[in-house]
Amino acid sequence: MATVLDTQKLANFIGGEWVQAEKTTAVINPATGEEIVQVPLSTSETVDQAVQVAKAAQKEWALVPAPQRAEVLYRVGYLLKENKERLSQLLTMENGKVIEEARGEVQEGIDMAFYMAGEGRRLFGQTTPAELKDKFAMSQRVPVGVVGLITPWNFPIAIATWKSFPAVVAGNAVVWKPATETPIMAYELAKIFEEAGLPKGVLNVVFGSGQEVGDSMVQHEDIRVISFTGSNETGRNIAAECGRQLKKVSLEMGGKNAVIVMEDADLDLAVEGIVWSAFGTSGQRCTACSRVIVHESVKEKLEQKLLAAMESLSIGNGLDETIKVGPIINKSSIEKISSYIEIGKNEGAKLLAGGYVLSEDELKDGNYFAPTLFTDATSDMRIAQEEIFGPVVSLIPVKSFEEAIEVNNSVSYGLSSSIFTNDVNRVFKAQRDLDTGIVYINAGTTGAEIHLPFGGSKGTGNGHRDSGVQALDVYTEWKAVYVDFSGKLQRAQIDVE
Ligand code: UN1
Repeated sequence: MATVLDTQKLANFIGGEWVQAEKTTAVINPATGEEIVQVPLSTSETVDQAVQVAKAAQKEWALVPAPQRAEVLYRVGYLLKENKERLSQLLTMENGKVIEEARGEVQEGIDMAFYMAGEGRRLFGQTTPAELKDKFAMSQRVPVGVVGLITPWNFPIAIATWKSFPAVVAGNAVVWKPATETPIMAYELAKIFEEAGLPKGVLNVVFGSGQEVGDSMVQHEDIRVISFTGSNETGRNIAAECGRQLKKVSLEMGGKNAVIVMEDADLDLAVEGIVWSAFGTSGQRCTACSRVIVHESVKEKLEQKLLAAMESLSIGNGLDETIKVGPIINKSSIEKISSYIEIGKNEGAKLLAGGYVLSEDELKDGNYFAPTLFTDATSDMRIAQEEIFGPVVSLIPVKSFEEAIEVNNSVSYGLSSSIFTNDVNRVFKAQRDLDTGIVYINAGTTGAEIHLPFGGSKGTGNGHRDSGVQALDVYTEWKAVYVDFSGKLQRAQIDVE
Protein backbone atom coordinates (compact mmCIF):
# COMPACT_ATOMS: atom_id res chain seq x y z
CA MET A 1 0.00 0.00 0.00
CA ALA A 2 1.16 3.52 -0.77
CA THR A 3 2.45 5.72 2.04
CA VAL A 4 -0.12 8.41 1.33
CA LEU A 5 -3.74 8.38 0.34
CA ASP A 6 -4.11 6.81 -3.11
CA THR A 7 -7.02 8.94 -4.30
CA GLN A 8 -8.27 12.54 -4.42
CA LYS A 9 -11.88 11.51 -4.25
CA LEU A 10 -13.27 8.80 -1.98
CA ALA A 11 -15.98 6.47 -3.23
CA ASN A 12 -18.71 4.50 -1.48
CA PHE A 13 -18.07 0.76 -1.08
CA ILE A 14 -21.17 -1.19 -2.06
CA GLY A 15 -21.30 -4.90 -2.87
CA GLY A 16 -17.53 -4.98 -3.21
CA GLU A 17 -17.52 -2.14 -5.79
CA TRP A 18 -16.18 1.38 -5.35
CA VAL A 19 -19.02 3.62 -6.40
CA GLN A 20 -18.60 7.37 -6.99
CA ALA A 21 -21.31 9.75 -5.83
CA GLU A 22 -22.58 12.79 -7.72
CA LYS A 23 -22.05 15.23 -4.89
CA THR A 24 -18.94 15.47 -2.73
CA THR A 25 -17.54 17.76 -0.06
CA ALA A 26 -14.03 18.58 1.15
CA VAL A 27 -12.31 16.88 4.07
CA ILE A 28 -10.16 19.44 5.87
CA ASN A 29 -7.00 18.79 7.87
CA PRO A 30 -7.83 20.53 11.17
CA ALA A 31 -4.13 21.21 11.84
CA THR A 32 -3.55 23.19 8.63
CA GLY A 33 -6.91 24.09 7.12
CA GLU A 34 -5.89 22.32 3.90
CA GLU A 35 -8.16 20.09 1.87
CA ILE A 36 -7.07 16.43 2.02
CA VAL A 37 -9.64 14.69 -0.14
CA GLN A 38 -13.25 14.85 -1.38
CA VAL A 39 -15.85 12.64 0.30
CA PRO A 40 -19.23 11.60 -1.17
CA LEU A 41 -22.47 13.13 0.02
CA SER A 42 -24.70 10.18 -0.79
CA THR A 43 -28.47 9.97 -1.04
CA SER A 44 -31.12 7.72 0.46
CA GLU A 45 -31.18 5.75 -2.83
CA THR A 46 -27.55 4.80 -2.25
CA VAL A 47 -28.44 3.64 1.26
CA ASP A 48 -31.20 1.48 -0.17
CA GLN A 49 -28.84 -0.06 -2.73
CA ALA A 50 -26.36 -0.87 0.03
CA VAL A 51 -29.08 -2.44 2.17
CA GLN A 52 -30.33 -4.64 -0.69
CA VAL A 53 -26.82 -5.86 -1.43
CA ALA A 54 -26.13 -6.43 2.27
CA LYS A 55 -29.35 -8.37 2.70
CA ALA A 56 -28.44 -10.80 -0.07
CA ALA A 57 -24.84 -11.18 1.11
CA GLN A 58 -25.87 -11.76 4.72
CA LYS A 59 -27.85 -14.90 3.88
CA GLU A 60 -24.68 -16.58 2.56
CA TRP A 61 -22.39 -15.13 5.19
CA ALA A 62 -24.52 -16.45 8.05
CA LEU A 63 -24.00 -19.98 6.66
CA VAL A 64 -20.21 -19.69 6.74
CA PRO A 65 -19.02 -21.39 9.96
CA ALA A 66 -18.11 -18.78 12.56
CA PRO A 67 -14.45 -19.93 12.85
CA GLN A 68 -14.11 -19.31 9.11
CA ARG A 69 -15.75 -15.91 9.41
CA ALA A 70 -13.17 -15.22 12.10
CA GLU A 71 -10.34 -16.07 9.68
CA VAL A 72 -11.20 -12.89 7.79
CA LEU A 73 -10.86 -10.89 11.00
CA TYR A 74 -7.46 -12.41 11.72
CA ARG A 75 -6.33 -11.28 8.29
CA VAL A 76 -7.82 -7.83 8.92
CA GLY A 77 -5.83 -7.71 12.17
CA TYR A 78 -2.56 -8.55 10.43
CA LEU A 79 -3.23 -6.00 7.67
CA LEU A 80 -3.97 -3.30 10.25
CA LYS A 81 -0.71 -4.21 11.97
CA GLU A 82 1.29 -4.05 8.73
CA ASN A 83 -0.21 -0.67 7.92
CA LYS A 84 -0.19 0.73 11.46
CA GLU A 85 2.20 3.61 10.86
CA ARG A 86 0.66 4.70 7.56
CA LEU A 87 -2.86 4.56 9.00
CA SER A 88 -1.75 6.50 12.08
CA GLN A 89 -0.34 9.30 9.90
CA LEU A 90 -3.57 9.48 7.89
CA LEU A 91 -5.61 9.45 11.08
CA THR A 92 -3.63 12.40 12.44
CA MET A 93 -4.15 14.24 9.15
CA GLU A 94 -7.92 13.86 9.09
CA ASN A 95 -8.70 14.00 12.81
CA GLY A 96 -5.83 16.07 14.23
CA LYS A 97 -5.02 13.87 17.22
CA VAL A 98 -1.30 13.68 17.96
CA ILE A 99 0.59 10.86 16.27
CA GLU A 100 1.28 8.97 19.50
CA GLU A 101 -2.46 8.84 20.20
CA ALA A 102 -3.23 7.97 16.59
CA ARG A 103 -0.93 4.95 16.93
CA GLY A 104 -2.77 4.06 20.13
CA GLU A 105 -6.10 4.26 18.35
CA VAL A 106 -4.99 2.04 15.47
CA GLN A 107 -3.67 -0.38 18.09
CA GLU A 108 -7.20 -0.54 19.57
CA GLY A 109 -8.41 -1.68 16.16
CA ILE A 110 -5.69 -4.33 15.90
CA ASP A 111 -6.50 -5.63 19.37
CA MET A 112 -10.20 -5.69 18.58
CA ALA A 113 -9.57 -7.74 15.41
CA PHE A 114 -7.74 -10.52 17.25
CA TYR A 115 -10.08 -10.41 20.22
CA MET A 116 -13.24 -10.68 18.12
CA ALA A 117 -11.66 -13.25 15.80
CA GLY A 118 -11.35 -15.42 18.91
CA GLU A 119 -15.11 -15.15 19.31
CA GLY A 120 -15.43 -17.15 16.09
CA ARG A 121 -14.53 -20.19 18.19
CA ARG A 122 -16.70 -19.19 21.13
CA LEU A 123 -19.96 -17.31 20.43
CA PHE A 124 -21.15 -19.41 23.32
CA GLY A 125 -24.75 -20.42 23.82
CA GLN A 126 -25.96 -22.65 26.64
CA THR A 127 -27.27 -26.15 27.02
CA THR A 128 -29.99 -26.23 29.63
CA PRO A 129 -31.81 -29.12 31.33
CA ALA A 130 -35.23 -29.70 29.81
CA GLU A 131 -38.18 -30.24 32.11
CA LEU A 132 -39.28 -33.38 30.29
CA LYS A 133 -37.57 -36.75 29.89
CA ASP A 134 -35.74 -37.48 26.62
CA LYS A 135 -35.73 -33.88 25.61
CA PHE A 136 -32.76 -31.62 24.90
CA ALA A 137 -32.77 -27.85 25.28
CA MET A 138 -30.26 -25.17 24.29
CA SER A 139 -29.96 -21.51 23.52
CA GLN A 140 -27.75 -20.07 20.80
CA ARG A 141 -26.75 -16.71 19.42
CA VAL A 142 -27.97 -16.00 15.88
CA PRO A 143 -27.15 -13.00 13.68
CA VAL A 144 -29.74 -10.25 13.42
CA GLY A 145 -29.35 -9.62 9.67
CA VAL A 146 -28.33 -6.23 8.29
CA VAL A 147 -26.92 -3.86 10.88
CA GLY A 148 -26.42 -0.11 10.50
CA LEU A 149 -23.38 1.53 12.05
CA ILE A 150 -23.10 5.28 12.55
CA THR A 151 -19.66 6.25 13.83
CA PRO A 152 -18.11 9.53 15.04
CA TRP A 153 -15.06 11.54 13.98
CA ASN A 154 -13.24 11.43 17.32
CA PHE A 155 -12.23 7.74 17.11
CA PRO A 156 -12.79 7.05 13.41
CA ILE A 157 -11.08 3.69 13.33
CA ALA A 158 -11.29 2.31 16.88
CA ILE A 159 -15.04 2.79 17.26
CA ALA A 160 -15.62 1.42 13.76
CA THR A 161 -13.80 -1.76 14.77
CA TRP A 162 -15.70 -2.03 18.07
CA LYS A 163 -18.89 -2.19 16.05
CA SER A 164 -18.07 -3.83 12.72
CA PHE A 165 -15.89 -6.69 14.03
CA PRO A 166 -18.46 -8.26 16.40
CA ALA A 167 -21.17 -7.65 13.79
CA VAL A 168 -19.22 -9.47 11.08
CA VAL A 169 -17.98 -12.38 13.18
CA ALA A 170 -21.53 -12.97 14.41
CA GLY A 171 -22.74 -13.41 10.82
CA ASN A 172 -24.37 -10.06 10.03
CA ALA A 173 -23.88 -7.78 7.05
CA VAL A 174 -23.04 -4.13 7.67
CA VAL A 175 -24.09 -0.80 6.22
CA TRP A 176 -21.77 1.80 7.72
CA LYS A 177 -21.97 5.59 7.71
CA PRO A 178 -18.70 7.08 8.98
CA ALA A 179 -18.47 10.74 10.00
CA THR A 180 -17.85 12.95 6.95
CA GLU A 181 -15.10 14.83 8.85
CA THR A 182 -12.98 11.64 9.05
CA PRO A 183 -13.82 9.31 6.14
CA ILE A 184 -10.28 8.21 5.35
CA MET A 185 -10.14 5.61 8.12
CA ALA A 186 -13.39 4.13 6.78
CA TYR A 187 -12.02 4.02 3.26
CA GLU A 188 -8.85 2.32 4.48
CA LEU A 189 -10.69 -0.17 6.69
CA ALA A 190 -13.02 -1.12 3.83
CA LYS A 191 -9.97 -1.70 1.59
CA ILE A 192 -8.44 -3.89 4.30
CA PHE A 193 -11.64 -5.94 4.60
CA GLU A 194 -11.60 -6.33 0.81
CA GLU A 195 -7.97 -7.47 0.80
CA ALA A 196 -8.66 -9.84 3.70
CA GLY A 197 -11.23 -11.63 1.57
CA LEU A 198 -14.51 -10.59 3.13
CA PRO A 199 -17.21 -11.66 0.66
CA LYS A 200 -18.69 -8.83 -1.42
CA GLY A 201 -21.62 -7.06 0.20
CA VAL A 202 -20.93 -8.13 3.78
CA LEU A 203 -19.50 -4.70 4.60
CA ASN A 204 -20.75 -1.61 2.80
CA VAL A 205 -19.71 1.98 3.38
CA VAL A 206 -21.99 4.88 2.51
CA PHE A 207 -20.54 8.34 3.10
CA GLY A 208 -22.77 11.32 3.67
CA SER A 209 -24.61 13.51 6.11
CA GLY A 210 -26.56 12.43 9.16
CA GLN A 211 -29.71 14.06 7.80
CA GLU A 212 -29.63 12.19 4.51
CA VAL A 213 -27.64 8.97 4.97
CA GLY A 214 -28.01 8.52 8.75
CA ASP A 215 -31.76 9.19 8.74
CA SER A 216 -32.43 6.85 5.84
CA MET A 217 -30.50 4.09 7.58
CA VAL A 218 -32.50 4.58 10.76
CA GLN A 219 -35.73 4.57 8.77
CA HIS A 220 -34.88 1.61 6.54
CA GLU A 221 -37.02 -1.34 7.58
CA ASP A 222 -34.45 -3.92 6.45
CA ILE A 223 -31.80 -2.59 8.82
CA ARG A 224 -32.58 -4.45 12.04
CA VAL A 225 -30.00 -2.88 14.37
CA ILE A 226 -28.60 0.63 14.63
CA SER A 227 -25.40 1.13 16.59
CA PHE A 228 -24.64 4.81 17.10
CA THR A 229 -21.92 6.79 18.84
CA GLY A 230 -22.38 10.55 18.84
CA SER A 231 -24.33 13.36 20.41
CA ASN A 232 -27.06 12.93 22.98
CA GLU A 233 -29.62 14.84 20.94
CA THR A 234 -29.08 12.76 17.79
CA GLY A 235 -29.04 9.56 19.81
CA ARG A 236 -32.39 10.32 21.40
CA ASN A 237 -33.95 11.00 17.98
CA ILE A 238 -32.55 7.76 16.63
CA ALA A 239 -33.86 5.85 19.64
CA ALA A 240 -37.35 7.32 19.20
CA GLU A 241 -37.53 6.22 15.56
CA CYS A 242 -36.04 2.80 16.32
CA GLY A 243 -38.55 2.39 19.13
CA ARG A 244 -41.40 3.10 16.75
CA GLN A 245 -40.07 0.43 14.39
CA LEU A 246 -39.15 -2.08 17.14
CA LYS A 247 -35.58 -1.92 15.86
CA LYS A 248 -32.76 -2.71 18.24
CA VAL A 249 -30.58 0.32 18.95
CA SER A 250 -27.30 0.67 20.80
CA LEU A 251 -26.32 4.20 21.84
CA GLU A 252 -23.16 5.75 23.24
CA MET A 253 -23.65 9.46 23.70
CA GLY A 254 -20.79 10.92 25.70
CA GLY A 255 -20.04 11.93 29.22
CA LYS A 256 -19.27 14.60 31.77
CA ASN A 257 -16.48 12.67 33.38
CA ALA A 258 -14.81 13.64 36.62
CA VAL A 259 -11.55 12.96 38.40
CA ILE A 260 -11.95 13.06 42.18
CA VAL A 261 -8.85 14.06 44.13
CA MET A 262 -8.99 13.30 47.86
CA GLU A 263 -6.72 14.87 50.48
CA ASP A 264 -4.72 11.64 50.86
CA ALA A 265 -4.01 11.32 47.13
CA ASP A 266 -0.63 11.35 45.43
CA LEU A 267 -1.09 14.82 43.92
CA ASP A 268 1.63 14.51 41.29
CA LEU A 269 0.06 11.30 40.02
CA ALA A 270 -3.37 12.94 40.05
CA VAL A 271 -2.06 15.87 37.99
CA GLU A 272 -0.61 13.50 35.41
CA GLY A 273 -3.93 11.66 35.23
CA ILE A 274 -5.93 14.87 34.89
CA VAL A 275 -3.68 16.40 32.23
CA TRP A 276 -3.67 13.21 30.15
CA SER A 277 -7.40 12.66 30.27
CA ALA A 278 -8.48 16.33 30.04
CA PHE A 279 -6.09 17.62 27.37
CA GLY A 280 -5.11 14.45 25.51
CA THR A 281 -7.01 14.32 22.19
CA SER A 282 -7.68 18.03 23.01
CA GLY A 283 -10.48 16.84 25.29
CA GLN A 284 -12.37 15.35 22.36
CA ARG A 285 -13.04 11.95 23.90
CA CYS A 286 -16.36 10.79 25.26
CA THR A 287 -14.31 9.70 28.25
CA ALA A 288 -12.38 12.98 28.60
CA CYS A 289 -12.07 14.46 32.07
CA SER A 290 -13.96 17.76 32.18
CA ARG A 291 -14.48 18.08 35.93
CA VAL A 292 -12.03 17.79 38.80
CA ILE A 293 -13.72 17.30 42.14
CA VAL A 294 -11.11 18.19 44.72
CA HIS A 295 -11.02 18.12 48.50
CA GLU A 296 -10.81 21.76 49.61
CA SER A 297 -7.73 21.13 51.75
CA VAL A 298 -5.59 20.30 48.69
CA LYS A 299 -7.31 22.56 46.18
CA GLU A 300 -4.66 25.28 46.01
CA LYS A 301 -1.76 22.84 45.82
CA LEU A 302 -3.50 20.94 43.04
CA GLU A 303 -4.22 24.17 41.12
CA GLN A 304 -0.56 25.16 41.24
CA LYS A 305 0.67 21.78 40.13
CA LEU A 306 -1.91 21.64 37.35
CA LEU A 307 -1.00 25.10 36.06
CA ALA A 308 2.67 24.14 36.00
CA ALA A 309 1.94 20.92 34.11
CA MET A 310 -0.31 22.75 31.63
CA GLU A 311 2.44 25.25 30.82
CA SER A 312 4.61 22.48 29.45
CA LEU A 313 1.95 21.24 27.00
CA SER A 314 3.10 21.89 23.44
CA ILE A 315 0.30 22.69 20.99
CA GLY A 316 0.42 22.23 17.23
CA ASN A 317 0.27 19.83 14.32
CA GLY A 318 0.06 16.31 15.73
CA LEU A 319 2.35 14.91 13.03
CA ASP A 320 5.22 16.54 14.92
CA GLU A 321 6.30 13.94 17.51
CA THR A 322 7.01 16.61 20.14
CA ILE A 323 3.46 17.99 20.14
CA LYS A 324 1.18 16.96 23.00
CA VAL A 325 -2.08 18.77 22.11
CA GLY A 326 -3.42 18.82 18.57
CA PRO A 327 -6.19 20.87 16.97
CA ILE A 328 -9.95 20.86 17.44
CA ILE A 329 -11.88 19.08 14.71
CA ASN A 330 -13.55 22.09 13.06
CA LYS A 331 -14.64 25.71 13.34
CA SER A 332 -18.07 24.95 14.74
CA SER A 333 -16.50 22.95 17.58
CA ILE A 334 -14.21 25.92 18.27
CA GLU A 335 -17.30 28.14 18.47
CA LYS A 336 -19.04 25.75 20.85
CA ILE A 337 -16.00 25.54 23.14
CA SER A 338 -15.58 29.34 23.07
CA SER A 339 -19.21 29.80 24.03
CA TYR A 340 -18.66 27.67 27.15
CA ILE A 341 -15.80 29.95 28.21
CA GLU A 342 -18.26 32.86 28.25
CA ILE A 343 -20.87 30.74 30.02
CA GLY A 344 -18.35 29.73 32.70
CA LYS A 345 -17.24 33.32 33.30
CA ASN A 346 -20.83 34.56 33.51
CA GLU A 347 -21.69 31.79 35.94
CA GLY A 348 -18.93 33.05 38.24
CA ALA A 349 -16.27 30.36 37.80
CA LYS A 350 -12.70 31.69 37.89
CA LEU A 351 -10.65 31.27 34.71
CA LEU A 352 -7.12 30.28 35.75
CA ALA A 353 -5.61 29.38 32.37
CA GLY A 354 -6.45 29.25 28.67
CA GLY A 355 -9.92 30.11 27.40
CA TYR A 356 -8.90 31.39 23.96
CA VAL A 357 -8.29 30.39 20.36
CA LEU A 358 -4.62 30.26 19.41
CA SER A 359 -3.67 32.43 16.46
CA GLU A 360 0.13 32.49 16.33
CA ASP A 361 1.48 32.52 12.79
CA GLU A 362 2.22 28.82 12.48
CA LEU A 363 -1.15 27.91 14.02
CA LYS A 364 -3.39 30.47 12.36
CA ASP A 365 -4.78 28.20 9.63
CA GLY A 366 -5.69 25.37 12.00
CA ASN A 367 -8.26 25.12 14.79
CA TYR A 368 -6.35 25.39 18.03
CA PHE A 369 -7.79 26.05 21.46
CA ALA A 370 -5.66 26.68 24.54
CA PRO A 371 -5.94 24.09 27.36
CA THR A 372 -8.30 25.73 29.82
CA LEU A 373 -8.72 25.55 33.58
CA PHE A 374 -11.64 27.00 35.52
CA THR A 375 -11.70 26.87 39.29
CA ASP A 376 -14.24 27.49 42.06
CA ALA A 377 -16.97 26.03 39.89
CA THR A 378 -20.08 24.66 41.53
CA SER A 379 -21.84 21.51 40.49
CA ASP A 380 -24.96 23.30 39.26
CA MET A 381 -23.10 25.42 36.68
CA ARG A 382 -23.55 24.58 33.02
CA ILE A 383 -19.76 24.19 32.58
CA ALA A 384 -19.98 21.48 35.27
CA GLN A 385 -23.04 19.77 33.79
CA GLU A 386 -22.84 19.90 29.98
CA GLU A 387 -20.48 18.09 27.64
CA ILE A 388 -18.05 20.63 26.11
CA PHE A 389 -15.93 18.22 24.03
CA GLY A 390 -12.81 20.34 24.16
CA PRO A 391 -9.76 20.99 26.36
CA VAL A 392 -11.70 22.63 29.18
CA VAL A 393 -11.70 21.40 32.75
CA SER A 394 -13.52 22.83 35.79
CA LEU A 395 -12.38 22.39 39.39
CA ILE A 396 -15.14 21.90 41.94
CA PRO A 397 -14.04 22.06 45.59
CA VAL A 398 -15.79 19.74 48.08
CA LYS A 399 -15.60 19.17 51.83
CA SER A 400 -15.78 15.36 52.08
CA PHE A 401 -15.55 12.02 50.29
CA GLU A 402 -19.34 11.66 50.44
CA GLU A 403 -19.85 15.06 48.83
CA ALA A 404 -17.33 14.15 46.11
CA ILE A 405 -19.32 11.05 45.20
CA GLU A 406 -22.56 13.02 45.23
CA VAL A 407 -21.14 15.72 42.94
CA ASN A 408 -19.72 13.09 40.59
CA ASN A 409 -23.15 11.48 40.31
CA SER A 410 -25.05 14.75 39.92
CA VAL A 411 -24.77 14.97 36.11
CA SER A 412 -27.10 13.55 33.49
CA TYR A 413 -24.30 11.43 31.94
CA GLY A 414 -22.67 8.29 33.35
CA LEU A 415 -19.72 7.18 31.21
CA SER A 416 -16.45 7.35 33.16
CA SER A 417 -15.18 8.50 36.53
CA SER A 418 -11.99 8.31 38.53
CA ILE A 419 -10.72 8.77 42.05
CA PHE A 420 -7.23 9.39 43.36
CA THR A 421 -6.92 8.16 46.95
CA ASN A 422 -4.70 5.86 48.95
CA ASP A 423 -7.42 4.87 51.39
CA VAL A 424 -8.44 1.27 50.71
CA ASN A 425 -11.91 1.72 52.16
CA ARG A 426 -12.56 4.68 49.90
CA VAL A 427 -11.33 2.67 46.93
CA PHE A 428 -13.95 0.00 47.50
CA LYS A 429 -16.71 2.45 48.36
CA ALA A 430 -15.94 4.53 45.27
CA GLN A 431 -15.98 1.60 42.85
CA ARG A 432 -19.40 0.71 44.24
CA ASP A 433 -20.93 4.18 44.52
CA LEU A 434 -19.67 6.02 41.43
CA ASP A 435 -22.61 5.65 39.04
CA THR A 436 -20.70 5.44 35.74
CA GLY A 437 -20.19 2.48 33.40
CA ILE A 438 -16.40 2.81 33.76
CA VAL A 439 -14.55 3.59 37.01
CA TYR A 440 -10.83 4.17 37.44
CA ILE A 441 -8.89 4.10 40.70
CA ASN A 442 -5.67 6.14 40.70
CA ALA A 443 -5.82 6.74 36.93
CA GLY A 444 -7.50 9.33 34.71
CA THR A 445 -10.90 8.87 33.06
CA THR A 446 -9.62 7.67 29.67
CA GLY A 447 -7.96 4.51 28.45
CA ALA A 448 -10.65 1.83 28.34
CA GLU A 449 -9.37 -1.54 27.10
CA ILE A 450 -11.17 -3.31 24.26
CA HIS A 451 -11.96 -6.59 26.02
CA LEU A 452 -14.06 -4.86 28.68
CA PRO A 453 -17.54 -3.44 28.15
CA PHE A 454 -17.50 0.22 27.06
CA GLY A 455 -20.51 2.40 27.77
CA GLY A 456 -22.40 4.05 30.55
CA SER A 457 -25.50 4.80 32.50
CA LYS A 458 -28.11 7.59 32.41
CA GLY A 459 -27.80 9.99 29.42
CA THR A 460 -24.72 8.17 28.12
CA GLY A 461 -26.56 5.25 26.64
CA ASN A 462 -29.42 2.80 26.67
CA GLY A 463 -27.87 -0.17 28.42
CA HIS A 464 -25.89 -1.68 25.56
CA ARG A 465 -22.12 -1.87 25.42
CA ASP A 466 -19.55 -1.39 22.67
CA SER A 467 -16.54 -3.72 22.85
CA GLY A 468 -16.04 -6.54 25.32
CA VAL A 469 -17.87 -9.80 24.81
CA GLN A 470 -20.99 -7.80 25.76
CA ALA A 471 -20.91 -6.15 22.31
CA LEU A 472 -22.15 -9.44 20.87
CA ASP A 473 -25.50 -8.80 22.54
CA VAL A 474 -26.06 -5.91 20.14
CA TYR A 475 -25.40 -7.98 17.02
CA THR A 476 -27.08 -11.26 17.94
CA GLU A 477 -30.44 -12.52 19.04
CA TRP A 478 -31.10 -15.56 21.19
CA LYS A 479 -32.75 -18.63 19.78
CA ALA A 480 -34.09 -21.36 22.09
CA VAL A 481 -34.05 -24.84 20.54
CA TYR A 482 -35.87 -27.93 21.95
CA VAL A 483 -35.21 -31.42 20.60
CA ASP A 484 -37.65 -34.07 21.80
CA PHE A 485 -36.24 -37.59 21.24
CA SER A 486 -38.88 -39.46 23.28
CA GLY A 487 -40.82 -40.52 20.18
CA LYS A 488 -44.10 -39.31 21.62
CA LEU A 489 -45.76 -35.94 22.03
CA GLN A 490 -44.73 -34.60 25.42
CA ARG A 491 -46.48 -31.48 26.59
CA ALA A 492 -44.38 -28.98 28.56
CA GLN A 493 -45.92 -27.82 31.84
CA ILE A 494 -48.67 -30.44 31.51
CA ASP A 495 -46.93 -33.82 31.29
CA VAL A 496 -44.44 -33.01 34.07
CA GLU A 497 -44.96 -35.35 37.01
C1 UN1 B 1 -14.41 7.82 22.90
O1 UN1 B 1 -14.01 8.77 23.53
O2 UN1 B 1 -15.43 7.91 22.21
O3 UN1 B 1 -11.28 4.89 26.73
C2 UN1 B 1 -13.69 6.54 22.88
C3 UN1 B 1 -10.76 5.65 25.92
C4 UN1 B 1 -10.51 5.16 24.51
C5 UN1 B 1 -11.76 5.21 23.71
C6 UN1 B 1 -12.52 6.49 23.80
N1 UN1 B 1 -10.01 3.81 24.58
O4 UN1 B 1 -10.46 6.79 26.21
